[in-house]
Amino acid sequence: MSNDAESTREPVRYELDGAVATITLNRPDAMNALDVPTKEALLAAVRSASADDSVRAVVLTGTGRAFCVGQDLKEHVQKLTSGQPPLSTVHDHYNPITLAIAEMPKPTIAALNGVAAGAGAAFAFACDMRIAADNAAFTLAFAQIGLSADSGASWTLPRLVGTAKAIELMFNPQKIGVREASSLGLVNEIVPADRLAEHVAALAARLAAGPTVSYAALKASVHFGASHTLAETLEFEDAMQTRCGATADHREAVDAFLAKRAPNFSGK
Ligand code: T3D
Repeated sequence: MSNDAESTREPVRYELDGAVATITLNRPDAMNALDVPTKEALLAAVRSASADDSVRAVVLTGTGRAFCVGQDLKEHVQKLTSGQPPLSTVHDHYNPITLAIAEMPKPTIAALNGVAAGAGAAFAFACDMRIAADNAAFTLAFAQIGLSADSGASWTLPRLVGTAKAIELMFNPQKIGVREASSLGLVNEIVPADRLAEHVAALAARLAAGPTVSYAALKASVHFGASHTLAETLEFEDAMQTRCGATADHREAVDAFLAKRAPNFSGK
């Protein structure tokens, strides 16, 4: 593709299919590297999905052979060369994107269509589930370019693989193939590359038809419990249970159970 075509293409696509929003990083010629327009569009897309109550599941994926190779290092070097402060992007972009993904009050799925590096890997770790094509890979690329972790990788990665393994992966930023990633707990499922989109669409549709408030409370409780005492977590669970107990979906589910029929969840 010519530079002209690249410059006219939207760097992030936002598509709705029923109650599923799919956010697609769309710079295939740059392996979906994150330049400023891409980060701004990604933040807007993630915030739209979060705020839209009709969206009940969110898929994050990429076009081409990469999921996302993290910071666009060509842009980064230009900024370093011109004396601009490139590291302000952590505060301006990476942090709010990560929070918006991790705090999404509905299920999030990273559909890993290829390699995920640096902040690209961290965005996948911030999702609730990672479904990987059989040609996907990860690299915690930060040390390779003399940087520290960002986009929540130092929070999410130890929770996925344990502290010692997280440090090992960060100290050795080589590519981890999808089988090793799966054995470490980094991916939930591996599917043939040509079936990834269809498989994730079916999973997302199933989650989008589920009890959305319950899913949001479950993930919030698990994250809360990971960094609080049992007593604090019991209080938090109490609040979440009270919230879920007041939903139409809870009433529908118990009525359906007693009537021996499938529940019809509204997400409310
Ligand atoms: O201030 C701040 O910006 C801080 C924020 C930091 C957040 C971060 O994400 S830091 C981490 C940045 N990412 C990396 O360091 C990853 C660098 N890339 C790689 O290690 C490898 O490319 C991969 C392991 C991801 C893929 O390897 P492979 O062998 O499949 O592909 P390749 O041949 O290395 O790359 C193909 C092309 O993509 C190549 O360009 P070319 O030669 O065809 O013109 C390569 O330069 C380009 N590319 C890959 N990653 C990036 C990139 N271009 C710009 N930015 C990249 N991150």
